[in-house]
Amino acid sequence: MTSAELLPILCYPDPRLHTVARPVAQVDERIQALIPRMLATMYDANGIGLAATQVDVHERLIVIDVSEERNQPMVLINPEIEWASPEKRKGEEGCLSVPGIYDGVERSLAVKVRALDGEGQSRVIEAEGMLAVCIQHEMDHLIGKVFVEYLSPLKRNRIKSKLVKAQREAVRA
Ligand code: K1U
Ligand code: ZN
Repeated sequence: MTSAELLPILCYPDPRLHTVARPVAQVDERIQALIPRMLATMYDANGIGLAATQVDVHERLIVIDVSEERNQPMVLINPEIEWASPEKRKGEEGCLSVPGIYDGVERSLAVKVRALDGEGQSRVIEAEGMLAVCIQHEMDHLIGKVFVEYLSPLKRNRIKSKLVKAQREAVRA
């Protein structure tokens, strides 16, 4: 079996992370070829989710696997939140596009989401816990929002400077 080719992940503060994704017009061969590459990229980076925005594809597609065994991939195409619980909780988040940074973000405890799966079938997902948090985080990417935008301008600017410096040093090395 040949493994899918990995995709480069955009790193904050890359302006392309703020692009608003368009809906996937059709779950065709192009989209079905992208899904295994996004999953392979997510698993390789030890992530629990990845939005197409993060790999510079500006269409409404996300992949998620919050299972311990890393064997329950989920594909959400054109996801829409049908309901979000008014009860919220602040939890620690990370992001593959903001390496090494973790901070608290308040999210709804539970969500109900409608999306197409990888076969183009409509599904409704009722999520709570880490899955609910991850869905909200990934859906933010699709509207060009990175989790650091929930933090204070002071924290965000510190993170921006740190990552710009790290990226400059990586180019020089
Ligand atoms: O969008 C992404 O970059 C993926 C992101 C998803 C996510 C993690 C934690 C809370 C909300 C959303 C990651 O997978 S970051 C990777 C990571 O370090 C992590 C993995 C599991 C739990 C916590 C962090
Ligand atoms: Zn992220």
